[in-house]
Amino acid sequence: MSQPWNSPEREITPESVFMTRRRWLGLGAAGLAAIGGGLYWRFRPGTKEEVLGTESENPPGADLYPAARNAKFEDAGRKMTIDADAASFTNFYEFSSFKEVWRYVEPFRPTPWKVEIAGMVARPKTYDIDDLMRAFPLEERVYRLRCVERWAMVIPWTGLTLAALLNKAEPLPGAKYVRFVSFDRPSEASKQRNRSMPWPYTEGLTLAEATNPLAFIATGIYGKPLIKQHGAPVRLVVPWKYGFKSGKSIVRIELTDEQPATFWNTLQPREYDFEANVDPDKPHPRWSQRVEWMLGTREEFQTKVYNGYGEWVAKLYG
Ligand SMILES: Nc1nc2c(c(=O)[nH]1)N[C@H]1C(S)=C(S)[C@@H](COP(=O)(O)O)O[C@H]1N2
Ligand SMILES: [Mo]
Repeated sequence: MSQPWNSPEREITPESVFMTRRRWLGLGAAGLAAIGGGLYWRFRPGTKEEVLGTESENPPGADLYPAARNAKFEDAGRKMTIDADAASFTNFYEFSSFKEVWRYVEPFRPTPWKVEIAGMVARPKTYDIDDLMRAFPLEERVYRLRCVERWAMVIPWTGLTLAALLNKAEPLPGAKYVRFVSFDRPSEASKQRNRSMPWPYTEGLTLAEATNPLAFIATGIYGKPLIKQHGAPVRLVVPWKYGFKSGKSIVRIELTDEQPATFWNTLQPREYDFEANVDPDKPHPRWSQRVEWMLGTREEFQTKVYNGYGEWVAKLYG
């Protein structure tokens, strides 16, 4: 498993530099001692069971998994990432600005859960997560996902196309964008107690991007319901864009006529733009985007434009 001390993020966690820096402000000697005491706990590697959690929580829709794999997205051209390698190295800033989010998600309660489809649609609807999983046929898709920090993974997601969900809601003619809103529960997600951050996490796509057949709503991972640190019980997966576009634990999907503000663009507009398509020729202001490395194996690959999904999406940007 990738561990924090041997990862390229050892010195900085690029996406979160801004957030991490803030935590140190105003920290006294007592705070520093507490950090020292916390270090062993933080860096002790987790067992596979700790990282993946137990199934005792009996999530809704468990009977629907595993779903049949869609043959068009069977082979991502690289080895699938091992489940515990993906689950032990995640970005979920509501819980931590480090990667071992699995240590901090215990208080999070993804059941019961509702997702609202709202805004500029003829048929707004609030789905109970269990109904959502039964209203649309679930399928499995193996996608590559590339974080703007240069790590990448190959994941079997279970879910439905975002297009199916949006079409059912009947977007109105003036709708141009789709806004995704994550949960806001400071009592369950400790980093949300910092109200100077732009919580809840929000993301957005153009309506044309959102209705592209690649844009996916995931309710499962590795043939089972989503686990907390991957965004239980429902998240977005947009494989041709940097990972931060794929919002986790979504409660509201809203159609709008104006480009919505997003979490990262609000914090660091110079570094995280709205479009955020994977592009090796467009460096991040603080690092090159030419090469990526795989979670678990650390194998390196040249990054491809649109994360290699140009045949599906290049036409959106012609
Ligand atoms: N709500 C929410 N969604 C989020 C994030 C987050 O911090 N909060 N991090 C994003 C980032 S930066 C990445 S790279 C992907 C990572 O997905 P994974 O941790 O399941 O691999 O989730 C994205 N979705
Ligand atoms: Mo990311």
